[in-house]
Amino acid sequence: MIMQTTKILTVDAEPYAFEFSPETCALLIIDMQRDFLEPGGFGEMLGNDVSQLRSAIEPNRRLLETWRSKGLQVMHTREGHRPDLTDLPPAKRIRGRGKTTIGDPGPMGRILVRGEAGHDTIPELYPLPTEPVIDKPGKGAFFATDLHAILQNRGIQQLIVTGVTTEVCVNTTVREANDRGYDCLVPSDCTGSYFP
Ligand code: C5J
Repeated sequence: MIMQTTKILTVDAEPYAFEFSPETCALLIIDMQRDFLEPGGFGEMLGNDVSQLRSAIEPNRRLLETWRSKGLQVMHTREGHRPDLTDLPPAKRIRGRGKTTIGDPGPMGRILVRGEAGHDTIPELYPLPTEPVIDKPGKGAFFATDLHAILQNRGIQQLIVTGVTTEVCVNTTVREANDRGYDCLVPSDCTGSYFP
C-alpha cells in the first residue's frame, strides 16, 4: 500500500540538500549479496577483506525498516550470471586473474551464478515477496535489466541508492539513473567498499 501524501522531505546532503516526495522515491538496495559480504564468495575470491562491507548492513536494515513501515517502494538488485554463463563477457570472467573465477565452485555454490546460495541477498536485508528483485549481469542496475520499466510503471522519479560496492555498482547505477532522469541520493553510511 503506497502512502498517499504530497509531503516533501529534505535531507541534508552534498552538494546540496535532497528534497523528495516519499511516494515517488524508491529505496534501491544494490547487491547486498552473500557473494560480496560473506567469506568464500566473489569478493573474497578477488582478494578482498569482506568484513569491510559489513558496517553497511545495520544502517541499511534501519532504512529498509523505515521505508517498509511507511509503505514506500523498495527494490533490490543482485549481480550474477546465468548458470550456462552465456551472459558473462570473457573479459569479465578473467578480470580478477585469480585461480578461481565466476562460475567456479566455492563454499556457497558456483561463484556469482544465479540460483546459488552465494548469489542470494544476505538474510538481514532479505527482500519481501512484494519487493522487485532485479538480477543484473553487469555493474549498473539499468544495463540488460527491466529496472527502468519497473520504475516508470510505478511512477518513481527519485531514488535512494544504497548497497555495495560504493565505487563500483552503486556508483555505476547512480550515473545510469541520472542519465535516465532520476534524481538520486546516496546515504554514505549505507554503502560499503573494500577500499575505505
Ligand atoms: C563488484 C559490485 N564490485 N556490486 N560488484 O564487482 O560492486
